Amino acid sequence: MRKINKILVANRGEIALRVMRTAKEMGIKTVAVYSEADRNALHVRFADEAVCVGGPKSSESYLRGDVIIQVCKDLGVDAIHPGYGFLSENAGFAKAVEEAGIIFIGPSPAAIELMGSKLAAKAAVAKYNIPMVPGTEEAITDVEEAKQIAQQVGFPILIKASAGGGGKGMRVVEHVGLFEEQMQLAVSEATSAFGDGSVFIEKYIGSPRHIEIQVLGDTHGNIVHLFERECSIQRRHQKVIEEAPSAILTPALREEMGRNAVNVAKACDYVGAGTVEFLLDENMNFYFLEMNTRLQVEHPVTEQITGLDLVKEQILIAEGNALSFRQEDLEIYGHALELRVYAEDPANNFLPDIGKLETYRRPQGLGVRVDDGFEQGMEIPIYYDPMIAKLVTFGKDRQEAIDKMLRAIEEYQITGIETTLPFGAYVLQHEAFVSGDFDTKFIERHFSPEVLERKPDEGADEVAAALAAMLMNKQKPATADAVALASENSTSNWRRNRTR
Ligand code: MV4
Repeated sequence: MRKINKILVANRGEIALRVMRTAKEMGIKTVAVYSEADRNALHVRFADEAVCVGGPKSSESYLRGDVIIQVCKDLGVDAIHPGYGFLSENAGFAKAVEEAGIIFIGPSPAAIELMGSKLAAKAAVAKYNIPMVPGTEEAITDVEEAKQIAQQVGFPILIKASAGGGGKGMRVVEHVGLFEEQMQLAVSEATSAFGDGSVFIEKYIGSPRHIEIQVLGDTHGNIVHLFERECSIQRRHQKVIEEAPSAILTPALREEMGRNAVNVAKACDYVGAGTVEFLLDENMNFYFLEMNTRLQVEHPVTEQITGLDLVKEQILIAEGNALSFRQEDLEIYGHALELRVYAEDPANNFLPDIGKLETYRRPQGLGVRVDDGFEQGMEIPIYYDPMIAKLVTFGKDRQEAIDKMLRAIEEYQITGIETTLPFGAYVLQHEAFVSGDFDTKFIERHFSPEVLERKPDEGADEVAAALAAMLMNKQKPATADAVALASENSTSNWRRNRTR
């Protein structure tokens, strides 16, 4: 047991505020770190103390683990909360924090490292008989051998990078004739992106649903699950709408997936809050994919349906407390939805629409929660993820949560930039979403800009795709130069807003 008196939050935006709010409630002092682009940010004002750690680019500030650890030493910080993104799944950083005598609010460096390798993760969980997609258990190196395995598994197959995750470094191969070329591309891509060219094969599940289970483990060997979140509404591996519970899990399947998730956590001696990702196929078979060793963006929907504060649980666990509840004490209450509100124009290929929040009024009322990091008059910085807010609604059942979300979207007033709010309204009213009959191909199948009844700008598509790819990569900051260059060549709202 070691009481935490002061926490440094190594993050920015809504999640930094989210963590500090709970710390304050627990009587814990808070330290913010910030970049030169975030001098006026809300997390800086909210904290008891704040330290500028470097330039606007993440690599110069929020990713400077060494500088952040020095701030902890200077200010007598007991523990670091990494939030999500940035340093949250960096085993080397977690280790350096520990070695400096500071508590890392998260799992052990060993667990982070193990789950960071998809192949090592699969090998580690194998002894618990966790269902996995048919494929190779080891990295494939020999093309001919790999081809044979692919044929046994049956096409289409997926080639995945072991060091990848979250959809990075995946390639679908439709038939054997394309295999060799795709494998070579996958290996060289993985080598340059992750410094590790290990790839493996899985049977390709065509239209899966994405179901993930929240787990909590303490330092006394207790592990529980907090049920599932469904995150099937995604666009290019970026989640857009999440909910808890899933519209399609039966109590029996929930129990079975929960039990398997707990076993995955056991396999790596997991401590803290973690998420076990599964794919669910059209026959309701589930397969373990990977484990995320951080607090996730969408954790609020789990908080709403369980009544637990996940950050509080993380802190209590980090102090060495045993969990104060058992699996059988946990129950699902009602239904929660989360819509990620991005500064992106859905009518214009989701082009990041950075600029100033001329009007910014949050929706309110029973069952509405807004986790954000902005106020009216603020600029959305170009250096980081363009998420403005997470709009969360909670109702007695799914329909009530949907009704509240539609009302909240209507009440939300944002001008000066385009947002994904109208896109959210479209999805939430779509028959496939309302009935629960959807999967990860929803947007591909049911969305085109025309459905929002606005004409997309002409010629901006290629730039938009490049910009979106660049900006959506949360770990790697976009440079101001690149954004400026891209905007030169397009008639985007980003540009038009500048002259408004
Ligand atoms: C798959 C798959 C189909 N078959 N694996 C994407 C994110 C990463 N965690 C794994 N992903 C997938 N793995 C097999 N064997 C399809 C996806 C996938 C996906 C998964 C969850 C949510 C959205 C997705 C969108 C496209 C592909």
